[in-house]
Amino acid sequence: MSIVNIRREGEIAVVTVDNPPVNAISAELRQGLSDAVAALDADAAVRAVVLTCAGRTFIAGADVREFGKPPIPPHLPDVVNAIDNAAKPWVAAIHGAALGGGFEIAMGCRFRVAVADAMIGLPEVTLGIIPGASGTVRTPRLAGVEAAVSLVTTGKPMKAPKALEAGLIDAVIEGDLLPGAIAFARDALTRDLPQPLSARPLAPMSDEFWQGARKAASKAGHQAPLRALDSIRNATEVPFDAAMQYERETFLDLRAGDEAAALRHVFFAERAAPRPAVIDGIDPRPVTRVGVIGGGTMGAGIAAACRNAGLPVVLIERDSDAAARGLANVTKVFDGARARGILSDEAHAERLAGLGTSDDYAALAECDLVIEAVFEEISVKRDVFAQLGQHCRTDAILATNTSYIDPRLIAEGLPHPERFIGLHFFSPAHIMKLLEIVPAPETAPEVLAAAFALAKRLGKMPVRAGICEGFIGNRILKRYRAEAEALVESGIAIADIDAAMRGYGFKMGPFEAQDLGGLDIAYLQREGARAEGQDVPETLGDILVRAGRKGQKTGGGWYDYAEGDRKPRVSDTVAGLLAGRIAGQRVMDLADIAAHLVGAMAAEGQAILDEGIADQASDIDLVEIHGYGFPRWKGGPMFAAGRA
Ligand code: T1G
Repeated sequence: MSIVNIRREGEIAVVTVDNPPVNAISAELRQGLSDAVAALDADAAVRAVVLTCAGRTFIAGADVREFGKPPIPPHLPDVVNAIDNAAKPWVAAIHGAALGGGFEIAMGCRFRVAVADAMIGLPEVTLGIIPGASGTVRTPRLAGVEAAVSLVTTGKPMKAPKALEAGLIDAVIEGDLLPGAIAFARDALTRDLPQPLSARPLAPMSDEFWQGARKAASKAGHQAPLRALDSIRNATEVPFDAAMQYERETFLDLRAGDEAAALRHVFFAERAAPRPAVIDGIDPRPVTRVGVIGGGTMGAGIAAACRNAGLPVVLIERDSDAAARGLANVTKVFDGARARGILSDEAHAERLAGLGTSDDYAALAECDLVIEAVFEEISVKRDVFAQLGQHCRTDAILATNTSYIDPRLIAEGLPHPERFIGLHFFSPAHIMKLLEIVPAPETAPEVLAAAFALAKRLGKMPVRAGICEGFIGNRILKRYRAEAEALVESGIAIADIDAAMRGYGFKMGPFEAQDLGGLDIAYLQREGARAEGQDVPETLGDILVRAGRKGQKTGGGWYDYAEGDRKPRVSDTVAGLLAGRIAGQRVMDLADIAAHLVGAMAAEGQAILDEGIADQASDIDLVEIHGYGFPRWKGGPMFAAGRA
């Protein structure tokens, strides 16, 4: 059995690709398709060809594992050309996803049909490259330049009905795909055939159009979307073959670069993290109803995330006023989504209908999972777990959302401790992708597996973390901030450090970010540790908070802010307050500042790894990317430090 098989349905040939799990394009697959074109062109009994795939999806694209290696002939652009110029028209029959090279092969076909839930897309920019087999050249010829720019520069896939509207496919098939595609092919033979895409002309666009598109594409922060745009523009200005050559050169150039290597690393890291070996073969405890304790920002966000995933939620607060405030907080999340057009009126009503609130823990009796998200104070949390121990089913999973407190202390004395686990969400919890999953020593494997299953259901990126102060993410954050302060003490301007990290790809530098979030939370935590007798040296942040500078909310923190303005301004007051701790003035190259701080993150990450707090370096990278704004195209601190 080969991975490309041909059979006949009368005058229609059916070519089936079978290369599990996702029909990724290997050298063998390219050769198989190339041979099929030649064989079917030579077969006088065949009038049209339907290209279909076995398994869960149409061809999902080039094999990402081959990207680091030299390309092996036949090259995909030549295969797509051969299909496009075949004497017999090919019809792509799409189910699952036709992505990247998979959609390029579909564009080589004279027609494309798909089932309604199929996805099509050119996600190459998300891998740091551009389409390498005519995506930037054929897409504008198929659906127009605007549609091509949107598809290629965002990398976002679209569902079949939208693709039909955009002119990217020819029909959505109701019912069974293959008979539908064969019927489509027979019908197409009764009419004039369209020209191959390579023969279609393309009109140039205005300069204004390209300027607007450039501005939009530059927002991604890395090169691939801009280089993809250049390639589409070039395709509107030069003949087909020259456009193909330009695309190929850009593709090969980017593929060999650092950003593509980083994005490939993240691609595989994201597929490894949700499946740690410890839960291999373990059935997760089922979760069908969730309780959330605490209706503040965090609890409300967690409740909203669960509702968005279709889970019924009971929100518990200490009294009826607080419960009403909790409900108002969750409602605000859904109101915001409705205002942005993400939720319809019906969906908004449905989200709220599935949310109950109460001040009575007895309302949790039916829950299989309860997540505590109350004030970060050990005695408050212990009280909550004492209540949960009394009111919840003995097999209900009980989770804490603590970000710093040792979960073992929170759960001390809890009956059936095997049901206890840490689930560290990031604020706002209905948006942020990261979920640190923190098992305690007693946590049962099926409870750990349930946490990973929950993450999948909520659309979160789960990372297992061991127990230490701050787990993975906040521990690295603390080190990052301390190193940034050390640079300030050595004489480097605060604004230079922020500019360096923005230049590296973060949306905000460490000091701007603290001004936005507030300096007081970390301060209170340090004060708490000092009150317990720990030796915590005074930080620069402590000096600012004691002077009333807690960030934007107090009109100033590391920077000054004008009334009603979020623009940070360098502060003479801060310079005065910190003067005694700063050793003169020093200038450091911005790239060196960034390298130094990323190096510090990686050093802390290495310690985390050595202590077994993280399972693999790539998990640490995911924590930074999904929880702390680390630029995805740099691959995370561990990856970046490994390349430095
Ligand atoms: N190459 C290699 N392996 C791949 C792969 C790929 N393109 N896609 C998936 N896998 C592996 C994955 O690692 C996992 O392996 C298994 O398949 C199942 O994946 C020339 C340059 C198709 C929507 O970016 O979006 O074409 O861990 O868990 O949830 O212009 O996979 O089991 O061993 O994700 O059902 C463009 C990426 C390439 C598609 C299915 N294509 N894949 O989702 O399964 S660039 C992509 C996906 C390109 C051309 C260019 C999804 C999926 P393992 P999974 P899923």
